[in-house]
Amino acid sequence: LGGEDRRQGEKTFARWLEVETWRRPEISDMSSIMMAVESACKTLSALVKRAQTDDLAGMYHGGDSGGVNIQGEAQKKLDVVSNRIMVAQLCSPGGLSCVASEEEEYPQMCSTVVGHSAFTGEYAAVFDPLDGSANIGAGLPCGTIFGILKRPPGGKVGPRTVMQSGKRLLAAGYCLYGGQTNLVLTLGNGVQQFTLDPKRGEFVLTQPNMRIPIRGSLYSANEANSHAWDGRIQDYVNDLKTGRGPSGQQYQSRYNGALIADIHNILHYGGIFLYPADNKNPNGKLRLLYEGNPIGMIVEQAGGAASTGFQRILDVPPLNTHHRIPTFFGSPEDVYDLCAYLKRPL
Ligand code: P6P
Repeated sequence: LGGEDRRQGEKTFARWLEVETWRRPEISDMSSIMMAVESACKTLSALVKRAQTDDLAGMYHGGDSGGVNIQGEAQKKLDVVSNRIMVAQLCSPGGLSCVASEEEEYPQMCSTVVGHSAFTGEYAAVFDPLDGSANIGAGLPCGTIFGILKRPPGGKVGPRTVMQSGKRLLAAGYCLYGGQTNLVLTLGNGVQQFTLDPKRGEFVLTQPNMRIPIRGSLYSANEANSHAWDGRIQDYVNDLKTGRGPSGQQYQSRYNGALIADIHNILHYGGIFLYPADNKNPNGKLRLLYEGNPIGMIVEQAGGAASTGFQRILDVPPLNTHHRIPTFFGSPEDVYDLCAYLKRPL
């Protein structure tokens, strides 16, 4: 790394956050929460690596907890442990009043988690502690997705804080546990990527101000469900394959089966991620609070678009904490093309 790059590579997450809060005093009271998020991601990165190397205490392989989460998905012990780590580490600084997890049926009050009423701050966190955990057994990528909200003016702190639309998010991001561990986040002023330096045990700034290409050449979708998609989405994807789409170029298919890995790919190379409604998921599979909104904020802050096909994801008012939506993320030109197909008569 030379010059600016080398200096960037030396800027730890803590140093970057210090400068950012100096520049923007209005975010300073989120600082301790963001440091707790960073710490939780370091813990979970180590946990995933151990589960993949020595499968600590059978936490993954054959490590079913015997439980089923609110989504009806079998929970690995790793899912349960990851969730407990996120809840405990995020509640510890005191700035949060409640946390809502994809793994839990209801939001939890931090004062209950910690057992003291002092832990009732102005903020709330939403997260998916280990998204794509089914990939772990094969050593493939998975990750953590998070978002931070503040109680609405005059509102009470508590579960209602998490039931705000995504445009109210103050911070969002993901941590991708793959070949590298990459923490990609926004505090509402651009997208930054930090990479975990295993020697120093620190996240260092490696991609300041990430921008998604205005149009890409990748599409990412589970085409096993395509027979059940809206016919206009089938037409859109077929045109991407044959080069008959508006761009005239032929797209390549890439699909990891873990949202964060697919989104990270699309952020770097451009293109579109699609999880449409289908016969198994009539409202789409991905959850608005834990996936749609935090990833939607990241993609928009990087210059991209996040749509249900008919509406901006960040404008969708949550109906409940497990509200699912059809989900399209990516380069603005690609998402707009998809939405134009959906304006065609059925
Ligand atoms: P499918 C993982 O379970 C997840 O929630 C997302 O990370 C991912 O994008 C999607 O589901 C994969 O779903 O139906 O293709 O296995």
